Amino acid sequence: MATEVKTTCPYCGVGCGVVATVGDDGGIGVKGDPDHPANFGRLCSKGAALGETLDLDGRLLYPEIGGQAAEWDEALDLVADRFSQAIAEHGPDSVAFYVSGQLLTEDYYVANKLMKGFIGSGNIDTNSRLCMSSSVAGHRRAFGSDTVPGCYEDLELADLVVLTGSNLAWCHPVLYQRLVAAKAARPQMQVVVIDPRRTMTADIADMHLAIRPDGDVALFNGLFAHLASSPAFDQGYISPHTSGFAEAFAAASAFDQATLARLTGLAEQELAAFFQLFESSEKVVTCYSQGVNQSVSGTDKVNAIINCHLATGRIGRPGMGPFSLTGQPNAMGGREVGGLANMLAAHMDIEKAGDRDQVRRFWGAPAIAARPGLKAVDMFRAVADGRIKAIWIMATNPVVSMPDADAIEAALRACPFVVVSDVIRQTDTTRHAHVLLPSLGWGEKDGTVTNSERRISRQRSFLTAPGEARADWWQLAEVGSLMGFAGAFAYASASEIFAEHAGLSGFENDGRRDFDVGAYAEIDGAGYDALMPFQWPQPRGKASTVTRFFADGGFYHPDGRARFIATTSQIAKRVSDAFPFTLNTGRVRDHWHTMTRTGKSARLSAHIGEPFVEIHPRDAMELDLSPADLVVLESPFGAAVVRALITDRQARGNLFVPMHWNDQFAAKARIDALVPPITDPVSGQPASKNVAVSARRFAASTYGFAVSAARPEGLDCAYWALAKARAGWRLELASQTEPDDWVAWCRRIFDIPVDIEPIGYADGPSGHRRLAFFDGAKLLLALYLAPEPVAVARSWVVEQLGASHADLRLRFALVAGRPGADKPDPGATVCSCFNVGINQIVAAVRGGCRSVEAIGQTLNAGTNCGSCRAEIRGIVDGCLAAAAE
Ligand SMILES: Nc1nc2c(c(=O)[nH]1)N[C@H]1C(S)=C(S)[C@@H](COP(=O)(O)OP(=O)(O)OC[C@H]3O[C@@H](n4cnc5c(=O)[nH]c(N)nc54)[C@H](O)[C@@H]3O)O[C@H]1N2
Ligand SMILES: Nc1nc2c(c(=O)[nH]1)N[C@H]1C(S)=C(S)[C@@H](COP(=O)(O)OP(=O)(O)OC[C@H]3O[C@@H](n4cnc5c(=O)[nH]c(N)nc54)[C@H](O)[C@@H]3O)O[C@H]1N2
Ligand code: SF4
Ligand SMILES: [Mo]
Repeated sequence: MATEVKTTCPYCGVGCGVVATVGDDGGIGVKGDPDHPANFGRLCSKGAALGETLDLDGRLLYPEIGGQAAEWDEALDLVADRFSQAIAEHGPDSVAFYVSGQLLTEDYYVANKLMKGFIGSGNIDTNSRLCMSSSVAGHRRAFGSDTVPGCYEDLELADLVVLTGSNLAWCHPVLYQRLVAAKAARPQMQVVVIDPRRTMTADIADMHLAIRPDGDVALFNGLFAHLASSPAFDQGYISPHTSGFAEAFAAASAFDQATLARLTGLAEQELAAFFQLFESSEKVVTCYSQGVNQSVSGTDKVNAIINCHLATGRIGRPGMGPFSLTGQPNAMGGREVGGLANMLAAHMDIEKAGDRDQVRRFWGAPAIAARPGLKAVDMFRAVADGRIKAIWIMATNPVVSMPDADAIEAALRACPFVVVSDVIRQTDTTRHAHVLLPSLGWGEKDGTVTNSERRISRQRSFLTAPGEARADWWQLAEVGSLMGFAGAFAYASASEIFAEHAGLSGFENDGRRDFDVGAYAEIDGAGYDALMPFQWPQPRGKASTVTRFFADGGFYHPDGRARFIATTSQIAKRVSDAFPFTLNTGRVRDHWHTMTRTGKSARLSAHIGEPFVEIHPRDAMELDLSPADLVVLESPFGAAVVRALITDRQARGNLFVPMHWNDQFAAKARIDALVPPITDPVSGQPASKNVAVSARRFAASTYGFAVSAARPEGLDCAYWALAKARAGWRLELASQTEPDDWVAWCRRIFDIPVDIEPIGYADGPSGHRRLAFFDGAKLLLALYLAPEPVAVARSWVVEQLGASHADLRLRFALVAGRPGADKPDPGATVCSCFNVGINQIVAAVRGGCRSVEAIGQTLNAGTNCGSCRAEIRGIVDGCLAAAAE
């Protein structure tokens, strides 16, 4: 009998409930939990493919010291010794932890307690610095606490949903599906998308405002000034519950309409239409994510948005409020335990003596940190210049994800002692570790996460721990004990840690702090096992039904009032003659961050298999770029080579490159190597979305496409990009110099035995060459080379990896790169759930399907997770428009 375990998806901050089943044969099934209030049974493509990412291929299974397998005792002793030694010689600020919003709350709590309470330094920061810190700073400035006032239901209840700097369709797909369903049920609901690009999210938009990069403060200032002289202005809310209106209003009214139009890049009519819509829609939710946070004006953007909601009193009531969409599964939990260098546990303030004293007493801590620690960018600067002698990196991959990533790599290379806890053996960061610690991954570990709407859910284990892997909290607690703090770190289980965390949240709270889950301070193992998803606050002794904050004021500044913030950020001019393009970076639908997990799934790798740059057709023309050409991007900090994706979804002068590709999957596509370490002055969050770069065509003499059964090793072409396929790997490559002998090159890179002879052909005039190697009926490798980007039926070729090639005709069809007439090429995957390609969808439209629904009925595409529906609509509309021309 298969056992069912209820757990939570480890990807985005929507925090969907998952039911995992492990069959008698060890097979793992994953489906949406119909009872979970975040998703009511839905999952997106990433959640649905979780089962494909749990194999042990590439897993880190044993501790390692200096690249050699080691015992836990040895490794932990070494970590404790080296940290203690640095502290003894250079003081507590000579060590640091760099952790992650992908830790569970319990892991995070222990990390923060050890660093801030016992080592006595503030030097623990987290990848949330790159993610949510502008939202945290904006909330704290406005509300006096880091409180998300609303909940998901507000998106369904609103008459107007504004999505700014959010590609909800790809980054929070299940929440997007809820919005789509609500709009379908109530078509009068309006959706406005504010994004320099026309993303898939814009598919449901009634209005898409293609804002100039970083034009948001000007836009929301303009809106605020407009609202202040409109009937929507709510003096009845402002007078009793807020302060600072006059200064904020003065700052917001600085510009006339023409200046606003210039600063936002929007037409005056667009501005007027948006302002009017916002004014007349009482039930309005403004959702924002990284287009807002990741900016030099990120905190001001957040406050400019909040100002508009405070001015209209539209906050904390059903269907109303500013809503920060959190990225990582436990971005919120990390904030609750105070994982940021400038926070203290349980939403307390490290800069307040009273708060420090409270936490110190609760922990029985010897040496609570007296001041904030270094924020991520500054922390790695301190690693680089030798102030930090030992760093422990846990559940994050900074050599890929931090700005000025090459400098991060150099800093780690120079650091005397680097510890990395990860689930994957080989990442761009683990290669610099002196000590590698194997962590439990999703499905193995136990704990809690908090989603964007303050809902705490359990992640439960349903797999046995592989190899010697251990929980992150256990690793931290062991080191804490070895450093001499045994009493404070004697945890036997995650539930004990959760209970302590809950206790601290309620400790001397009395409603003065928003974060209070004191009701769970006495939870035991059984209670923790059975814990159902719940929203905070849940104070001790009174069952709380609070789902929203601030409808009636009650802010957490000492006077109980919210603050309007005068937002004055101007747009810094970044581009120059030498670096004329604005590079924007972000996400694609089916990959997660640095791809250590989604890169394992053939299904998820089929949607977009290569790093790319979106570029406007006219910019492409000026650079002499044809579709599928390669492009070199450069900034003063670094360079990348990626595929050109020419599209008018992109504005002129702007480029977009995904953040995902790393050195394991591409030759040179760590895009953060180009991003300068420029940060928001309030939050310290890097400005990852507005980078000045140059672009030029990469002049390759040879392009190649290959499928292979084995993973290639030691690739030496100037460009390559590797993706997992169902029965092997797919590879794109290009080079400016040729190997002397391609057959010998194939043998070396793909480990082809010498006794296997290739079949192939070379066409002199066109320069096209093909090579295929078979071991009996099994295809080992097919390589297609051409002087221009290779045109073969890629999806079909990829499918041939698992097929039998006993039939010689099939071998020759493969070398030709063309399926027979009876086997059409499905084309690039659009729907990953049912593996439906673009050519199949186009054929179905030609066959009479006129809508996304009709495509679903014919091909099943788009009928499971729904993440691809926007793309399908684009294809259907494109075909119908082409047919009408
Ligand atoms: N598929 C997938 N989903 C994910 C993740 C993932 O890796 N993959 N990661 C998760 C995490 S940690 C996060 S933080 C979230 C991020 O979720 P999002 O913030 O939605 O994703 P991004 O693609 O980073 O950026 C969102 C949009 O901001 C736009 N933008 C850029 N500059 C500006 C600007 O100046 N103003 C405005 N208004 N918009 C701008 C970009 O064009 C982009 O479309 O996604 C989460 N979900
Ligand atoms: N240019 C640019 N850069 C960006 C962004 C952007 O939009 N543009 N976005 C930023 C944002 S919002 C974010 S959140 C970051 C994300 O950036 P990262 O946090 O660096 O990305 P991940 O790939 O999620 O890294 C997680 C690491 O933890 C490992 N891991 C997975 N599970 C566990 C576990 O249970 N325990 C341990 N110890 N390890 C585990 C994974 O194998 C992986 O190596 O990137 C930031 N960087
Ligand atoms: S929307 Fe997708 S990635 Fe996000 S939690 Fe739900 S299933 Fe996971
Ligand atoms: Mo994030």
